[in-house]
Amino acid sequence: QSLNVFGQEKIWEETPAQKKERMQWWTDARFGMFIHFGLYSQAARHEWVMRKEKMSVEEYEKYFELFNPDLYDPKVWAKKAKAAGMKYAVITTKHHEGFTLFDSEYTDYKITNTPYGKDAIQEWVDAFRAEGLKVGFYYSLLDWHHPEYTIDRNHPLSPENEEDYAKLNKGRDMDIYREYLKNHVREILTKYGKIDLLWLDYSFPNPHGKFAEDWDSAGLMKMVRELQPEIIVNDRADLKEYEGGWDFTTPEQFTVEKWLEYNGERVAWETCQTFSGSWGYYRDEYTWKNKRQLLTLLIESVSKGGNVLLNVGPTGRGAFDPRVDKALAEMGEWMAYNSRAIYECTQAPEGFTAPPNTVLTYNPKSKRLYLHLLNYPTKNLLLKDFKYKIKYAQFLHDASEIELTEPYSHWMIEQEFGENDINLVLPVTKPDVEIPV
Ligand code: JFZ
Repeated sequence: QSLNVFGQEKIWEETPAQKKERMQWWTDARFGMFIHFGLYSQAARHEWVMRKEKMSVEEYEKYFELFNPDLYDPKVWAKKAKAAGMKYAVITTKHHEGFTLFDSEYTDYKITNTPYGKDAIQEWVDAFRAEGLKVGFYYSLLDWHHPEYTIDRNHPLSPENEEDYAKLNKGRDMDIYREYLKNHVREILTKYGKIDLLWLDYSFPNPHGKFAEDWDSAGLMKMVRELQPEIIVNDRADLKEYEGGWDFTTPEQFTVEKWLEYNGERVAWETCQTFSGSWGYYRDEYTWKNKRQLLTLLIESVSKGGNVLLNVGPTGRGAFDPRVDKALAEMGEWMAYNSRAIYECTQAPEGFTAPPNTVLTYNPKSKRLYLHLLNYPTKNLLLKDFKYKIKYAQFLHDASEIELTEPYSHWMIEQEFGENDINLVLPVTKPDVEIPV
């Protein structure tokens, strides 16, 4: 077994430069689409409905028997993702419910056995590739359908009483499930050509105290890397300690405070976010985020070196909800003018402090610094300590020059300015462009 300098097991041999190169498309992309689509899309009340309502496999069967997304056309989805400015997409090949959107040798609980009758994944990969988007697969380690899967505290059948786990799990053999999931991952990584990203979900402390061993995460990841050497993987298989066990971390449903670090080094990260709260289609959920919140999340994330994976839960007929269409179109309008401040961008170099109500992003290749005005200022905006670090200023939306002057001070009580402070003179009336500008 090969160990690295921290005494950690190595899953993958790679230099930091090789890793950077492998991940370059992803760090440049910054914005992707998450898609949660499955039997739960028909219940239309959360992708955890089986667990939330403690449905048995038999009760849940009705969704399997009815599944027929006749409006499913991933070409339309891919066009919408692209128009929104997204550069990659990740789809649930299997969520916790255990149902597969791909044809599989290892289960009957698959899309080809529903009224729909076809493999949805091949079409999806082709459609997204055709739009020039990178493709990723989400695969759930948890499985609420498989009879050998160990019942844990997040299972639809999990008992109130801790002692009852043993009783319920009698006869369930996790070794069999472990092989099953490995076979599934092998299938999705061999049948559909090159896959750019794998999003495994997820590990948590089980009552019986095992996590990574349940899935043989290390063995699984070795296989993944062998099958798809260029693939980028997330961090939810409990391989934090392993070198090569993960490529990026996945803070969920919140804006991170600063660039995330591990072992004292900055790590790649991607925050995943929903439009309305749940991941699967939820008809009666009315907690939708607005355009401003979503754009701010994207800008804030890029300004701290991160990506955003924004989730769509298509309906049971396989179409996007009109509220999703609207939000995607709004983001696309903004991206059409401002994506240069997103793609290839990252945190601003040391020494740049964002003025109040602004966020900075920076493109290290073009050496452009982008100042996002979350609130439009009243003509003058003081840039502290920018003077010799910038040569020229312009609006992004129309490339018009913005005047730079010495800072203004009050005539009576003089303000002290640093020698390197400079003032940006903006038009008083906010240009008629999308906000944030
Ligand atoms: C998981 C899923 O359970 C959920 O349905 C959805 O697919 C989401 C993207 O991922 O939810 C999680 C997983 C991990 C944590 C929280 C929610 N976590 O580590 O805090």
